Amino acid sequence: MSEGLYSMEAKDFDKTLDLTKIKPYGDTMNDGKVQLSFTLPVPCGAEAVEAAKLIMKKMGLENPSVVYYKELTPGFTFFNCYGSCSHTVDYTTIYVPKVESNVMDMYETDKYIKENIGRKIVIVGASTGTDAHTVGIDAIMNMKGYAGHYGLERYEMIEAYNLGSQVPNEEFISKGIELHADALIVSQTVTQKDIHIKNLTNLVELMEAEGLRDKMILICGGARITHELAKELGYDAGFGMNTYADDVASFVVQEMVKRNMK
Ligand code: B12
Repeated sequence: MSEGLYSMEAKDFDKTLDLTKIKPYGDTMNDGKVQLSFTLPVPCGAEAVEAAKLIMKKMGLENPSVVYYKELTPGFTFFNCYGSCSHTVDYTTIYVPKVESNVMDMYETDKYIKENIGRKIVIVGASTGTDAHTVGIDAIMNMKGYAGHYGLERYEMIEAYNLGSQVPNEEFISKGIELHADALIVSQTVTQKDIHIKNLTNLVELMEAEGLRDKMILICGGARITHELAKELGYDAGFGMNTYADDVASFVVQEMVKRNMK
């Protein structure tokens, strides 16, 4: 397949597509088709199926159809359904703040560090506070990496220290000082009762109190973290789903050069 075909967008081949009024695509443009599954707290049967269709209509789905249903336990029914979404959104007005850096792979980043910084850089990471989830921070830091992208430990020019999970903010900061960290990277997975906001805010406040905030690059990440939220909380960048070590390393090194951190 040619490069041109790969970069082709839907608007290039379907002239009925109006980006100011997009809706889900199933089989043909603008058919609005969506698949959804849910459970209702009612006994399995014809009335349950009818209730599922009525709920879908109230969700704005036309031609609702239940294609599979099953009793989960007495009094609860699970459904797989299809319908056509009647709503549209204006794609042309959407603006999402995101990390602006040129994403490089591991080899390019190592070369960039050698040429522009001239020494190994130190990145210290942890899942902090009460958060016990490690898979996210491991995906970014572990030697083997994630989804075909090597983690920070594999980089020749990065000294990466993964402190694991449930690391108190005080301990995280003192480890950062001891290891002469250029960047601290924090993972937050649990967001119940805004625990991530409280914990991330506490980290920034402690760093500010120690006069460290401007001396280190501070990054947070997790499935429910956005760059916008991270900036609001006083971080330099925030990374969400589908992040790889490449994204983080590229941002850190380019930011270090911008700030002349040699
Ligand atoms: C595995 C898992 C666990 C394991 C964790 C094991 C471990 N060693 O990590 C165990 C069983 C211990 C666990 C426990 C709990 N869990 Co849990 N868990 C999950 C699960 C199934 C997968 C998470 C995961 O590993 N994802 C895979 C990784 C690769 O994805 P990721 O974390 O998003 O990371 C990527 C990006 O976000 C980003 N990223 C992440 N961190 C960072 C950091 C930086 C610096 C950067 C740049 C990027 C980055 O890069 C990564 C790669 O792309 C999710 C549900 C789900 N399917 O997501 C629930 C889930 C996260 N858990 C949840 C909950 C509630 C809990 C518990 C509170 C349950 C309980 N009542 O006890 C406890 C928490 C205990 C605690 N103190 O933290 C909820 C969180 C809900 C919320 N919004 O807060 C979820 C969403 C399940 C749910 N739907 O309810 N859990």
